[in-house]
Amino acid sequence: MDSKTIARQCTLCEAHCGILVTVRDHRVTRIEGNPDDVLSRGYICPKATAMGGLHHDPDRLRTPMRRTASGFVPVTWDEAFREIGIRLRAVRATHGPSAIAMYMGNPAAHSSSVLYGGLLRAALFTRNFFTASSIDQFPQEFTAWRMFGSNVLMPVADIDRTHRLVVLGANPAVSNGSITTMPGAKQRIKDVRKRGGTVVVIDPRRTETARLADEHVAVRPGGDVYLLLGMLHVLLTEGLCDERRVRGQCVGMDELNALVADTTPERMAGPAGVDADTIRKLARDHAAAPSAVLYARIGVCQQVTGTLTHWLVNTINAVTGNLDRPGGQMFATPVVDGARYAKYLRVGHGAWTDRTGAYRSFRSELPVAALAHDILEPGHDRIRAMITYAGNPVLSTPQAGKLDEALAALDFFVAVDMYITETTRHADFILPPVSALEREELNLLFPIFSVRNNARYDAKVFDPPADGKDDWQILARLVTEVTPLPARRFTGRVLDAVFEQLSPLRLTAAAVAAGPYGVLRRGRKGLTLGKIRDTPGGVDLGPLRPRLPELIGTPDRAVHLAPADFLAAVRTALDETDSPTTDYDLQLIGRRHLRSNNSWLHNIESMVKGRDRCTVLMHPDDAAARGLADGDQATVESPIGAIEVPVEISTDIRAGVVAVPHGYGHREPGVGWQVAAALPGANVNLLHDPARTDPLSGTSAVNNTWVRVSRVEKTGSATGSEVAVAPR
Ligand SMILES: Nc1nc2c(c(=O)[nH]1)N[C@H]1C(S)=C(S)[C@@H](COP(=O)(O)OP(=O)(O)OC[C@H]3O[C@@H](n4cnc5c(=O)[nH]c(N)nc54)[C@H](O)[C@@H]3O)O[C@H]1N2
Ligand SMILES: Nc1nc2c(c(=O)[nH]1)N[C@H]1C(S)=C(S)[C@@H](COP(=O)(O)OP(=O)(O)OC[C@H]3O[C@@H](n4cnc5c(=O)[nH]c(N)nc54)[C@H](O)[C@@H]3O)O[C@H]1N2
Ligand code: SF4
Ligand SMILES: [Mo]
Repeated sequence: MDSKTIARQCTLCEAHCGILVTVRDHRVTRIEGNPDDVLSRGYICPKATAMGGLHHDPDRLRTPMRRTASGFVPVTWDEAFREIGIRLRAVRATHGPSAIAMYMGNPAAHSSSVLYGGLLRAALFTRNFFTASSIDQFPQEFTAWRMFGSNVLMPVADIDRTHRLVVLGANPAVSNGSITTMPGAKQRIKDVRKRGGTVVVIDPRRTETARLADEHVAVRPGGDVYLLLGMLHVLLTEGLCDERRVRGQCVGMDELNALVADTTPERMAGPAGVDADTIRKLARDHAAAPSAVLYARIGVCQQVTGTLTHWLVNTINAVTGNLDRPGGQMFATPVVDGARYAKYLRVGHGAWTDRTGAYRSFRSELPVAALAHDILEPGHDRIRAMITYAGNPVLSTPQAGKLDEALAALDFFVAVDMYITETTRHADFILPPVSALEREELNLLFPIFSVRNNARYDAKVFDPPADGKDDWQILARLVTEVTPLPARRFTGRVLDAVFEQLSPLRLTAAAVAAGPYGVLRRGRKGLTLGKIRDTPGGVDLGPLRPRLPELIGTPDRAVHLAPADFLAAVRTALDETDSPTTDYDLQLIGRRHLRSNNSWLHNIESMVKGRDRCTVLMHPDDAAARGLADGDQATVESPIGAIEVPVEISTDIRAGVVAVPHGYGHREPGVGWQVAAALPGANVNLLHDPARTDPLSGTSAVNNTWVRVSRVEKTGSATGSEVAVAPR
């Protein structure tokens, strides 16, 4: 029997754990953790086996598909590209370049094909470019841009060396870390305590991470900004700052002192939902620890105060001397040192807006909250055509029902995806890439956010089929099709031939050679892509090293602690704290599960077996007040929509708060996920209002919506469903 074991990584989430994939007779028979992997050291989570499940999934598309009146039918690549080119060029000729919009989703970041995603975006020359970043890390990028002079400079938590880890709005025990790549996060957190350090989790829910901590602080959703202002008040008024480091690194202390003069813990306790003594102690302990780091992620990004919260997180780390020092917040030095050069790229804000004028562009991209409206609203500047790449915005963006309607209204829609999803079912063409196990590459993004410098190669497990195309090849062909070319039949072929020579793998090889560890800098001892490929488990490049001020892109090379618009926004936030109304009295937040990954692993049997995970988690007091028992079917309703899901009662969640996971709602006709259809859940993004965004970065507040929960009198289906979506 033909059997082999290949070392590569699981590319499902940012951890990119090292895996050993055993193949027998062209089938994956086993996936296990690679103990030699220099970053993940043998750890994998239960999702890793889905890498095999996805590869063999009979529902995964292997050929391009065209939508017809009687459903999707296979077509050849040539037919597809020819017609796509004609249709997209026609839209552009009639309505201008911005009539074609593009949406790029999360898995794009997990492959080096993302380079060609960027190229297609440039070739489209459109103002209507959207990504999952505006429902994700935009507040962190916005903060990094204003404080450090580059959106890429999002510092990571040096978890392996810190004496005090304070986690705010993240659940790394489940997510395995994000914008701090930390495979095996659970062990790394346990290790902080094992070496005598302290772990605190600030979260409205007592999460899997909180269970590992010394202390859990059940903040009110959206209360973090007040809690942090209270902490900053204590640090500045009690003289707990590291004056020497702050003077050497930062500007803006006078403005900060003025800002927090009256944000006393007593005043902040109410809006934070945390008592004053706890706030005061959090500040003092942060300053007293030999090293300490506040680590925050999407629970505080997806808030109307997302940018302010991340700015205060970075600021508290900086004033306590924990920026750019071991055990604090640091910047990695990867083999392709993107952050080093990112400061030379001009990041704009507000260069243009969406059609309503409500949302401003940031780094040449519009917030996804604007997308549905800008397709549906009549007018000469409507979006008429769409390209999606590795995204499922119908499940992942606010007021999802309106986007579903909008995609159906497009003149033309191309999706680069390997499934018929809630989103791609509306496409005229679906162009499927080869499976992840048929790729070889070096990831370019996540080493920038890694807790340890490293270089790890992704080897391919299977040869791609003869007519298979990787994402970058599909995207490159689309670039050719949308680029205005004279004598297209000839020049188009020349351009295609040029792109075929410029594979991401080749470009990466050149970048590695020229990078900080590369042969061009270090001579014969330096790294090449070949050396990385041939080193089992990857190359360990040591712990994170201080990198300031070299990386900083602000004109004065200083960290800016007090951007004027942030100070103004704090004053607004202090005047307008969120409170319940008689109609909507519970705050809805999200949650993630170890066996689920956003919207697209629910078709893998081993990931969904067991009980329904798309439930509304409620405190017993809130359930009792509404006459709800565990397992009852409930309606969760916001001002813009309603869903039905089973109730799950738990004392782990703060009273007044409910949690429903996102990525479910696999119930639309025509969706190609047969396994997922058996336990479809409901789409929580039907409840989130696109108007609730962070005014600075434009990020949707999908982790904080006022809802009401009531009993469904007549028990309907056993699992979640969607009811009455109010149109707007
Ligand atoms: N309410 C709520 N909403 C949320 C969130 C939340 O916490 N709460 N989280 C948000 C976050 S952080 C994120 S990142 C987004 C994710 O939102 P999206 O990026 O829009 O969606 P995904 O669910 O990741 O879907 C990815 C799609 O890409 C396809 N795909 C997978 N791999 C590949 C590949 O290699 N190539 C191509 N071409 N396609 C591929 C899959 O089939 C799937 O259709 O959701 C966001 N939405
Ligand atoms: N298993 C699994 N892993 C994943 C993913 C997945 O879907 N499944 N998705 C991947 C992606 S795309 C991303 S971006 C990362 C995200 O990684 P994390 O940021 O770790 O994501 P979550 O697990 O959603 O954690 C957010 C936490 O914020 C809390 N929260 C909600 N509102 C507030 C608030 O106002 N204040 C505070 N302090 N906390 C709040 C929630 O209760 C939750 O525990 O995970 C990645 N890893
Ligand atoms: S944590 Fe799980 S899903 Fe994420 S890379 Fe590791 S094995 Fe894959
Ligand atoms: Mo994400």
